[in-house]
Amino acid sequence: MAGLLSITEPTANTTDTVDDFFATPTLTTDATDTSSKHSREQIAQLFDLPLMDLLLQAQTIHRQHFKANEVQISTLLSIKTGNCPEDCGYCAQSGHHRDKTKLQAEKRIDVDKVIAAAKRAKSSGSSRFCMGAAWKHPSAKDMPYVVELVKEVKALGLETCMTLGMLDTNQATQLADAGLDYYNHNLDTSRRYYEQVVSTRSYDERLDTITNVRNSGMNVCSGNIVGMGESRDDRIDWVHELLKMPKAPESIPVNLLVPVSGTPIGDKILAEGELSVLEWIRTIAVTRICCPSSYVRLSAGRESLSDAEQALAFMGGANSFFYGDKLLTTGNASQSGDDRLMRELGLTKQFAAPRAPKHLPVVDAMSGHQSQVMMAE
Ligand code: SAM
Ligand code: DTB
Ligand code: SF4
Repeated sequence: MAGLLSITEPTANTTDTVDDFFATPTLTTDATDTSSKHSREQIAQLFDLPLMDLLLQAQTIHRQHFKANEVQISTLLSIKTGNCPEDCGYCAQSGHHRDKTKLQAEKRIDVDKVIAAAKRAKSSGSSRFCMGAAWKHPSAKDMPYVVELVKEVKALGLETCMTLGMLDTNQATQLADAGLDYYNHNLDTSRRYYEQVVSTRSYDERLDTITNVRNSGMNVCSGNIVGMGESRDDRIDWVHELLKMPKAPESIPVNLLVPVSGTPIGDKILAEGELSVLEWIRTIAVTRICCPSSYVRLSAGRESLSDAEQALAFMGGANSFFYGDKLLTTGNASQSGDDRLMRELGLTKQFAAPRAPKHLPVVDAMSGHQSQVMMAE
């Protein structure tokens, strides 16, 4: 048997060694490319594996690329909530569903409130602070505000992440220059199923934003939602979309749908029943195998999961999660519960490693004049 490409063959009654089975994949050819370039068929074969084979393979690959038992922890804050012009069918914040969700909208929150929340996140042990806004895209007058947030949060020694909707090249450059470490923009699902989920923002517009983020030099964070009524074929296609990118996202949140009552998709799933959690765990494991050097994050949906289900997700190669009692508008697993779970699983927290901003302020000691220097890449 030839390593990972033969994974669907039965291993019992063969003379293959364990080393053959877990041979390092030879599919990656380009040093700048962090994905494995599995074909669509190979991704489908991974999804079909017996669960224990899939988890063992994912954990083995995880340990070839990351320190075992170490997890990266992020805290989320909604900096502008609700009344969003987009119609994402799963989202509590869409203005299109507000009559039914009754979500309390909130305008942009003050910089000092964001800094106070970031300080709390840091003291509780998060290494990254993620700020989300319910916008189609930031407006010109929002840019100085978000740039200031990046600089202030970085000054605390935290990594920064933002998710503000679509970005053009100029906006991506402004955020990169301010030192933003990650920009989150999800594909959410396959190109095919996407039509059933969102009508106001196209799949190609999402890919364009991801390209603008990539070209700006920031790290790309891009994930999905599992359990919206999509098929396994859609989950396979979503993984395949990641592998079609010139470089896989550095961070991949695998959200499990939080079915929000009053949203079209939330209501459908509440009526028809939720997907098995094991399928979400499978998606995590396949993502880990196909994007071996990306952080794979347990994102929305953890509040409803047992310790054992989360342990299986970590076994499948997840190495990041959101910390804190709230996500953006919905609840999250409690922080005290997460601390206990990490102790019981023997997981340790990764320290922050923020990027230097491209332009560092330099103050002349004599004149007090402030200028900017460019950092080498
Ligand atoms: N407004 C920005 C945007 O969508 O570009 C950023 C915020 S949006 C809430 C970020 C991501 O959260 C979405 O792309 C989606 O993947 C995830 N999300 C939102 N509502 C969710 C829900 N009910 N369950 C699971 N994930 C959800
Ligand atoms: C992501 O993929 N998941 C996070 C983050 N990116 C911004 C957001 C989850 C939101 C869950 C629903 C809510 O709390 O409103
Ligand atoms: Fe708006 Fe983002 Fe929610 Fe879509 S997912 S409705 S863009 S906040």
